[in-house]
Amino acid sequence: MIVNSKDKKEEEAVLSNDSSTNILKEVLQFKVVYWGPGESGKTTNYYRLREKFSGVKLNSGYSIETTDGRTLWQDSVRLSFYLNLKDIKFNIITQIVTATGQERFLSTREYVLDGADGVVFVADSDPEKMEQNKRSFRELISFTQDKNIPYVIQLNKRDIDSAIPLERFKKELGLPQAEEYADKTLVVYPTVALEGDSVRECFEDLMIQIIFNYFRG
Ligand SMILES: Nc1nc2c(ncn2[C@@H]2O[C@H](COP(=O)(O)OP(=O)(O)OP(=O)(O)O)[C@@H](O)[C@H]2O)c(=O)[nH]1
Ligand SMILES: [Mg+2]
Repeated sequence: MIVNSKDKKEEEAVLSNDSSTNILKEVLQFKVVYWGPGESGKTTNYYRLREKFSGVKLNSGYSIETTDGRTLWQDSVRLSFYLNLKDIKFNIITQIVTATGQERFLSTREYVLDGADGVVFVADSDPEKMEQNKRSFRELISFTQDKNIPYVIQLNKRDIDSAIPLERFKKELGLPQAEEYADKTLVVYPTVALEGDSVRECFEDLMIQIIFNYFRG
């Protein structure tokens, strides 16, 4: 359904910064929230995305941190992409924010979800963080149920030695054991945000769901 402009590199197949083809018809604006327990890697995801889309960045993005690197309020940046659908070109402007995972900021987190079109849940592979993962996931579901907001689940820090096996993680979160859903999106995206591994794929798969959701109305 998504038609790429020809000669584009595969990694730019869906979201590109190529404005040379077709006539710009519409501007769409979305908001994506990175959600997850404290220090699971949300801000790291955000930094890697900023780097990977540096050519299409609209504003410089801001971030408020405590002195020990925890997110105090939120990180925020706007990215602009183009999507070719049939003969229509859409300019997609996406605001990306990360919610602080700090337990004491529950009300802040709910506010960050306001107006969200999609969520990346960033879980931590450290088995000792499983309870926090579950609590944060439950919190997300309680804030988003009834709202039909698409989300993808990322299991970050796959590089650590003690990383929880994927099957066990899925079981503990009550997710299907299958690798992917019928639409080919993964049930869980294993990532190493520190190295940028799969950070963009995860984001793009969510963006596709957000865009389809939008056109389905
Ligand atoms: N080993 C490893 N460390 C990671 C990875 N991703 C992030 N980290 C580290 O985990 C720590 C926390 O990362 P942040 O991105 O600040 O986590 P956060 O989710 O934004 O944390 P809060 O804002 O406090 O909720 C940092 O020291 C990161 O370098 C990863 O893939 N592997
Ligand atoms: Mg953070």
